[in-house]
Amino acid sequence: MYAAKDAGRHCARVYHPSLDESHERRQRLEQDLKRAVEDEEIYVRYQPIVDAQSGEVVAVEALARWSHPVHGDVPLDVFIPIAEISGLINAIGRQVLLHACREMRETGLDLAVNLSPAQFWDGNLYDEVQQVLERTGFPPERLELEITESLLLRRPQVAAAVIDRLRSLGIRMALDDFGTGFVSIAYLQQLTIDRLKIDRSFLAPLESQPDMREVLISIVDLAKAYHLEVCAEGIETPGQAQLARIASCGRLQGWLFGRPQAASAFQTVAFRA
Ligand code: G
Ligand code: MN
Repeated sequence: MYAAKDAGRHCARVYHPSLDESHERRQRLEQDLKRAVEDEEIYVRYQPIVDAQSGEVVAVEALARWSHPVHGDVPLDVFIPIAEISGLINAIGRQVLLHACREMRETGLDLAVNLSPAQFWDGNLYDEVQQVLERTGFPPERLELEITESLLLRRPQVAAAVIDRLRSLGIRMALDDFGTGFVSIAYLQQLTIDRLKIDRSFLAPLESQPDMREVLISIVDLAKAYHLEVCAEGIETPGQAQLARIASCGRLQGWLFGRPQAASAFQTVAFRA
């Protein structure tokens, strides 16, 4: 049943003994994760985001990390699904937001934080974000919450209302991994968002497939038509960065500019600024 649920529901999976093993392993990880949340073993790394023109670091994206006392670092794509299924994602999301606002306040940088679908649909989200802003003194206009397209599919109108309410706090909203989901362009008209983050699958082939340059330019033009700012994700080479600049992406993010790093790596930016 769990294997079928994991595969996206509405399907069947044939039983195999190895499924028990992975189920048990997952239950153990789930227990560990619960303890990790209580003990605050979850910490945050920050990936730099640069202004496409100046090349200066202007923002960071907060990314959750889990350092397990025995297994070491648990990859995000392993622990986030467990957190989502077990409901721990809300507590983790709260911790990440709180830590990130605290750690980034003095840097002067914009801060992007990912919202999971479970968090987005949780009725307490607005109050929680408001409380974090109050507690940390983080300026709302520097905070951007990232949501993914998939979350809009089910109840687009309700989603639009949730987004509007969050934006009334003075924060910004971004659509993450743009272009990978099934969202129709029409949604962009219904939503009040501030930024599109173009998925790295559009950036990776830029050098090898010249046609993709036109595709990227078209996506940026579309964003402009909706008055949205653009961040290109997953930039790994100088060539990709150059082509993203030519396409008028405003901000660039990717390993070329930096891997996720500890907060302390960004302190110096504040002193220079
Ligand atoms: O879904 P979202 O865009 O929030 O995912 C961010 C993830 O992308 C992080 O796990 C981060 O490590 C990864 N990532 C960031 N930059 C790059 C990159 O240049 N190349 C690749 N392959 N992955 C990246
Ligand atoms: Mn993101």
